[in-house]
Amino acid sequence: MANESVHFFDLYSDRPTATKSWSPHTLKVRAILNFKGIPYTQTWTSYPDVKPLATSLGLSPNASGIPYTVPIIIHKSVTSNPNGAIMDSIPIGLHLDKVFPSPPLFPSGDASYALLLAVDKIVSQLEPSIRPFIVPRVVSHLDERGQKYFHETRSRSFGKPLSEVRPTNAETIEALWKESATVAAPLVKMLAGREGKTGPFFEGEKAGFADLLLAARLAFIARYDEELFGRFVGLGGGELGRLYEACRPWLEGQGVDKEWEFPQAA
Ligand SMILES: N[C@@H](CCC(=O)N[C@@H](CS)C(=O)NCC(=O)O)C(=O)O
Repeated sequence: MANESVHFFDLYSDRPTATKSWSPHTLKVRAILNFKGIPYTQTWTSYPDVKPLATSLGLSPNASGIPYTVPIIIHKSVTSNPNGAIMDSIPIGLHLDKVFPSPPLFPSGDASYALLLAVDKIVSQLEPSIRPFIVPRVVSHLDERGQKYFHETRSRSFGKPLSEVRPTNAETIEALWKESATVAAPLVKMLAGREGKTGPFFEGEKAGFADLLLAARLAFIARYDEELFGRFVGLGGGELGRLYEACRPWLEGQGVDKEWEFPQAA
């Protein structure tokens, strides 16, 4: 069963191949597939099609947040769903690690799992200070139907038109950056490690899920705001930049494109 390809649903963008994948959530799964060298096919989905796709696969809505989301994968090894589908990046990662154990996503077992949860929590705390810079730049790279959906849903979540979300005032920009730098400080410290630590990853020379999760978020920033990315990379002794570079081949690797027929939203 481990020889069977995984099918992976990502979000469409018009970006060049290496950076076409941009979502901080789908990138986690892409990075895992590439890190483990799992053969996979991929379909680029439009935002309004995510829900019909998920329901056509018989997936239950997420317990919290947006009910139906990508990443979604399909693999014969999944028995919890009649179509072999799973949604949500962390459950997907845990499943893939069971079926394709090498190299492991948790090099130190339970300690690496605890590390993942801690890094996930800190990374999610970056959202309020980075989203206003990045989200308004995503929209023009989506397909036409995706643009309309994204504009409507994200304008609603920000409480103003998306075109007015990106801060232009220097004071607001600096205040948001200060918040980002404060949230990111423990990540930089963890990557720097104790005296004598070698290797760009949290656990030194061995990459794991926590590294891929953080690298996916850095890629989301790098794709849409090079200047902001440069500020993150400049924190501490450049630890975030070294992690990102080390993870880049996994973020950029591609599966084989495959069309997927499912009921499309109007
Ligand atoms: N906790 C989920 C979050 C996934 C998520 O938010 N995905 C977004 C794309 S970045 C999505 O599919 N949104 C669908 C929508 O906005 O309708 C995960 O890690 O997989």
